[in-house]
Amino acid sequence: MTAAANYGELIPNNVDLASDRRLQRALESWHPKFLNWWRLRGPEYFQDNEVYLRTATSVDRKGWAQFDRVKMPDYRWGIFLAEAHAHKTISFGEHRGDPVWHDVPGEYRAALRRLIVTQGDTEPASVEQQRLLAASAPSLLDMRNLFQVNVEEGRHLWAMVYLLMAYFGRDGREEAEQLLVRQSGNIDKPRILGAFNEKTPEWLSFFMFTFFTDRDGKFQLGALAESAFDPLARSCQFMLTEEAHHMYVGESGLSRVVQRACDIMRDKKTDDVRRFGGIDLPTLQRYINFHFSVSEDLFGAERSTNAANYFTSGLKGRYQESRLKDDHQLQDEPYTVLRIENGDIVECEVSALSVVNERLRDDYIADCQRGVDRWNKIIIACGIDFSFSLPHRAFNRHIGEFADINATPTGKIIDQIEWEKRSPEWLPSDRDREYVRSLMVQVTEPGAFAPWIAPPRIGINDQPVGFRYVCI
Ligand code: BYC
Repeated sequence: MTAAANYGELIPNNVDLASDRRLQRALESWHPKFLNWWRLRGPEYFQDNEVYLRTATSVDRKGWAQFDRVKMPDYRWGIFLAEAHAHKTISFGEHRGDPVWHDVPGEYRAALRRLIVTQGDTEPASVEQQRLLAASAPSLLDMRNLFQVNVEEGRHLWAMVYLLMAYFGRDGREEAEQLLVRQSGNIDKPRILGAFNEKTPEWLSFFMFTFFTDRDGKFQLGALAESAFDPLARSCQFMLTEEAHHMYVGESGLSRVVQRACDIMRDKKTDDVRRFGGIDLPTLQRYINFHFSVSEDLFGAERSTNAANYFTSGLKGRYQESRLKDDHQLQDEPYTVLRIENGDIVECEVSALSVVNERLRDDYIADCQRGVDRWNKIIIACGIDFSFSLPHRAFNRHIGEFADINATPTGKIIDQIEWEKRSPEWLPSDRDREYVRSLMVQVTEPGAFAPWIAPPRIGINDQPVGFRYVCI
């Protein structure tokens, strides 16, 4: 396995596709369907304009990205797996210590297919959710970042389709077709996971999505990158490098929104940020509450036999499994989780194996908190007395232990009447959403930015902030 990507073929790859004519033909027949989907359900605008995009050239650490002006439909979507390691062994579960699998064991076929399909389904879903955003991009630089995220999600779809077609025969080919048939928000054929049927109607939601929901991707891909099924592990390993950029787009985008709000508060000596065209901090907190809670649901139920089985059989590990210091089988390991007992939320100790999803959610929450801390530093640096916080994990949940109760952002259980009365304080109201939407105007002058967001400090790939990132 070489690190370099072969761009000499119709489908760029580092999996020696040329040596497998059957697979090559299957992928080549899916290719025009993908392009058709991209044209119809991908970005609605600027498909024929050149965009300053990066493309993977090699999967090693040093030189994987090459920047160039490309029209999106000409982007070289391809199949890249992280480098293989000889003598790699399974790092967890009942097969721990055995050599990793280069094929799918019959007994795990259905479970692996399901995991790959669920992962694959999120990728085109997010492109569909974001398809109208270019019409209100706050700058060319931001528009380019959106398109970069979109083409990379398209590549992640290719990564999962490759696995389905290479390892799951006819079933896999059918699943690959369905990935282009289900549609975000479609009542009859919705995407599989809840958050991927929500709307991303404006840029604040886009930044929140790339911060909170792409971060679920980081942890899920991190857990799948540990898989005993090596082609899945290596696909996810490489996808993680792209995912990092998506979260950066979210974190830096939100930092700039916070910066703008704080600049207004400081310079105009007011809390009335809206009067000056910014997004006020309490509104940002309500958006955080919404996007964080919806993304928490993506980890599944706390107690999950699915997750325990995935773990025991070596299909899906914990985040950075190999770095953890325990028996990697969780036979007698305890783990503390929250549950509802007699109407209260209490801590209790359970078997770690039964709550693998919750452990991943814990890792996720800690990572989200680090981002929130960084935004709070911006507020402190401006001398403003306000701080963001993540809501309690029981807040606004629709999956798992807390799905049937209502809780405040501080974790107090309340009844339905109080929830209905008070939830507009905690979640974006129609008025908030209307206000945020009213700010969204397209800015296409190179180096200019919409007034609700501060410019970034640096451009992309050492280009100036005022570079023409999209040739309009
Ligand atoms: N919505 O034992 P349970 C990304 C279902 S994001 C709807 O709780 P399990 C990206 C579940 O399917 C990363 N249904 O859950 C980000 C099951 O159904 P059945 C995506 C849900 O199976 C931004 C039932 O409830 N990757 O990459 O342990 C942009 C009980 O299941 C939901 C993955 O998720 C939900 N939220 O875990 C682009 C990795 N949650 O069996 C991309 C692959 C649960 O009763 N997926 N259910 O019919 C998995 O590992 C697991 O499927 C889940 C659920 C973690 C999602």
